[in-house]
Amino acid sequence: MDLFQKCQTVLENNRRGNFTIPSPFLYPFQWNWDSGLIAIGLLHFEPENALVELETLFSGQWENGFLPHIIFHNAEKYTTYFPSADYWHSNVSDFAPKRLKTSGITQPAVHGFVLEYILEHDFGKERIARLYDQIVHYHQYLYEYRQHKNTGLVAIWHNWESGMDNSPWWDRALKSISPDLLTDINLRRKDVHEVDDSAHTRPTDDDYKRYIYLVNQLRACNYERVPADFPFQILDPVFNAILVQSNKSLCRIGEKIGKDTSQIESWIKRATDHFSEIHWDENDALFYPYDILENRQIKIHCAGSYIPIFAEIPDNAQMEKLLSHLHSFEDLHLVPSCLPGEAGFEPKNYWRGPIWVHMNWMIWNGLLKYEQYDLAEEIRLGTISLVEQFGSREYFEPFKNTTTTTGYGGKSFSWSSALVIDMLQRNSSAK
Ligand code: 9WN
Repeated sequence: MDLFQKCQTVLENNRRGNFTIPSPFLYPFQWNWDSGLIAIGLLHFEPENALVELETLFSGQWENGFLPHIIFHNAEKYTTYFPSADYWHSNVSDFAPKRLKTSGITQPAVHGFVLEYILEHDFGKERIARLYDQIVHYHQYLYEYRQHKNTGLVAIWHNWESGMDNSPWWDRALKSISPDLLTDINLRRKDVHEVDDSAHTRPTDDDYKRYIYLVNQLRACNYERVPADFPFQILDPVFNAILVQSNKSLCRIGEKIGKDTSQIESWIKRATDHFSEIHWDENDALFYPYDILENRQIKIHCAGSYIPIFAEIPDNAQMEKLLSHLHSFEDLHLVPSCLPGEAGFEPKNYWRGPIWVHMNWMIWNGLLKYEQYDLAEEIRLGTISLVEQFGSREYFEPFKNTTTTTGYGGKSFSWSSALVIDMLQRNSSAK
């Protein structure tokens, strides 16, 4: 079986009717940004299911436009995930769907740019237009509830909303929460039983206590608005760059299907006008998150520092500096979720060092837009080779030339498979 077929088999096995789970046992429901990115892989062998994947995800959209990070289809049947549907208790909000259980936080807004890929295939205008409206409604929610001071940049209220759960970027904000608030976390956690060597590859119990504390606080606000002193309010350059990129796609789609795109254009303008002022640090020549409560940037060098390339946000001078960083990592597979030497770096631990396929996929695509074909190709081939050697794992150790380098976390992972399929089908010059 070649790599394409192996990855296709992973996706087929992870299919649960009209959606795809990220990985068996560890993540047995539908995840938000996973599904968007999985659709990109599905387009290469069963395009109809790519559209169905997004349609099913949006069946969990709330009436106020909010799009949850987990849709708990068949919640009763699968008990291998904590926090469960009942823990989230989404019906504390009147906006939540009555028939489906969901979480009460969101994830990066990949759906707009995914829909542009879907549009390359010949689906009826009606289905595309319906999804388009749903995506715009989700973005309206983000600007209405999450926008920071009319900057066009939106805040996340939980580290899980970034999708980069235990990134050192969130350490300082999370440290402000005492872990003593929940004592029985080790009895409740399921993830640690689903992966090997969880002590070194998954967040700690103290981390989890803080994650759950934030869930409890958000649930107490009915998952609507947070008080001014809410401990986690961060502008994430990854979340915001992805939103800009999706808005750019929505404008192009809107023109094709006859929609008024003026509101979307104004979102893009506002965000691009303020992006560098909030997220760029000229000294370090990197994009960083911004902690609203502390009124300052979080200066840790992570893969996320490069995701604005995907939305064509850096100007030429910024891009040159970003490229000189990317060219300097000799002993590393590109691009580690956190760079060695940074506070909080751990080579095997989840978002604290390992390589993630979907982050590389976004950086690869961004480099192509800036015509950086050689570096793009290095990232494409390097990513494919990690999956070829170690399988469709959730994440991979970043050091080259060690005998211990391998993959970690979930096995038979959907988005790793889907995006490797996309990388196999396109080289780095033909865009
Ligand atoms: C919480 C499903 C998800 C990804 C995230 C990744 C991980 C969940 C968890 O798995 O997060 O959402 O329980 O650890 O960090 O990016 O969407 O693959």
